[in-house]
Amino acid sequence: MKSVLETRPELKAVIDQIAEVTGYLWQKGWAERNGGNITVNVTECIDEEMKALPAIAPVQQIGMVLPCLKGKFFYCKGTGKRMRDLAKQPMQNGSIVRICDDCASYEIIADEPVVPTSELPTHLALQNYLLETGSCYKATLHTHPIELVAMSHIQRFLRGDEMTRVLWSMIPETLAFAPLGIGIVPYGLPSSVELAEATLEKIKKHDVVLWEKHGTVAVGQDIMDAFDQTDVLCKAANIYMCARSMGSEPDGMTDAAVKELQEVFNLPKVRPC
Ligand code: 2HA
Ligand code: ZN
Repeated sequence: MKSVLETRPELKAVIDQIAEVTGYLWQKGWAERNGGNITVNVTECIDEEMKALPAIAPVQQIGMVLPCLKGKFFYCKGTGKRMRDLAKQPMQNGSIVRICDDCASYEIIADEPVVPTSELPTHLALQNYLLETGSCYKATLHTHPIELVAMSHIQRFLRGDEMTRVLWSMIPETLAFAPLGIGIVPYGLPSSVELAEATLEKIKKHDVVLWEKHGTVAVGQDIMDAFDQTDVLCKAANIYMCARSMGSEPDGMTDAAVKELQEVFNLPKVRPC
């Protein structure tokens, strides 16, 4: 079967990058079985011929009304699909969907009728927010990074910005590349609209959101950027756990050293675009 990617190098480049990142997710052990999901806004890569493509599966409800998504196109990982399979065959393990004019439903247009991710409400609520605020960000990533999920089992890290403070203090790069830190969402039912709403509130002020005892949600200019955001924070969590496994609580950089970094490098306190 002919793929829509065959004659569209710009769209293919975006999908190739998604496939590259899903390989990393599997290699890192963050994507057991069908764990994690991805959406990327590909509207800019959709030409008139593709816009006219008919739906290849019945219209489905999103479960939310998202006014900024009208007529937009997204690549979505398929529900039940494996990241490691997607790395090899992105158009068999994900699909391109168009949001209908009611802003509450979507239809699949290519290449195959692969039903999108179970966490679609969260992904699309975030995409709606990004468009609403004129952001240049196009990608959302949910994954299960081991060390960050492990830390979310410890009550101390779930209070206020304690997790961000500890992660920033592990290595200067964490603060430099995740200057908004990590926001905590208390445990919620996977795939629920409530989880989506809580995530949306937290992503407004943080680089990455941590779902207690489940995983992370990150946004990025592209999927590599969303991956890097998660990776930087997970690296800090890994350093924390390595130090703990040597027998003591790590010192961490001092609050003064963290403040100095913020000032000298003039680190942003809001998402730059
Ligand atoms: O897609 O990770 O949270 C499987 C999940 C659901
Ligand atoms: Zn999950």
